[in-house]
Amino acid sequence: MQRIVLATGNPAKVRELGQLLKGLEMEILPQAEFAVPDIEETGLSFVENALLKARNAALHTALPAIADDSGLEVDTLQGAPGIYSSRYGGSEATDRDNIEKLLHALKEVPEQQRTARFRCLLVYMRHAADPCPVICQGTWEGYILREPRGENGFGYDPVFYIPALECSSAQLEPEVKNRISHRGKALLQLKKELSLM
Ligand code: ITT
Repeated sequence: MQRIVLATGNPAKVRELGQLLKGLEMEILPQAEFAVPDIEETGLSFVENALLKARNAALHTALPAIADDSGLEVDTLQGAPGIYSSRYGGSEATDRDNIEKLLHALKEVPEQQRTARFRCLLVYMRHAADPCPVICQGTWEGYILREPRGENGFGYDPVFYIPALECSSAQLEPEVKNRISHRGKALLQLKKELSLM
């Protein structure tokens, strides 16, 4: 069975990607199982950071790697926090700190101008020197709420409102989020590219 390392240190991403990859003829191993050292995300785009993370994990495990670089883009903030989503409230920021900073920044912004999207870049590298990695992406459109709602998910899920479902992303069951999310869409594409469907 093919072994693949999941190049993320975020347990919530491990959970979501693990669920989405279930049932395939491959063994998915989180990088924590190999003590892969964290790599600084010095890229200026999602794809650069995803490549850095995948290459780092492949290098330290000698296995093919899948990395996810993702974030929230808020239109009225010109796409911020974007690639800085996990550290928006500071290098040690918790999800709650990040949400607080976002809600503060949008305090005076009326409903119709609170549009936003999650973006996910997934990269698959066959080995650390792979000159042609597989790159897939997915987006998920919504609005930023005025206060958090729901307990599921992670990151900005409690303030990300999906009009069609009339609830926040944190109010969705994990299977539902995975079906429609930026990560779910990117992974579906990756499975097709790798002929795993
Ligand atoms: P790794 O780099 O180790 O994968 P990370 O959490 O630092 O973990 P990113 O640099 O890609 O990963 O930052 C992604 C951030 O974007 C994440 O921490 C959340 O704040 C936000 N985010 C991404 N996808 C999300 C989702 O599905 N729901 C809520 N917030 C999300």
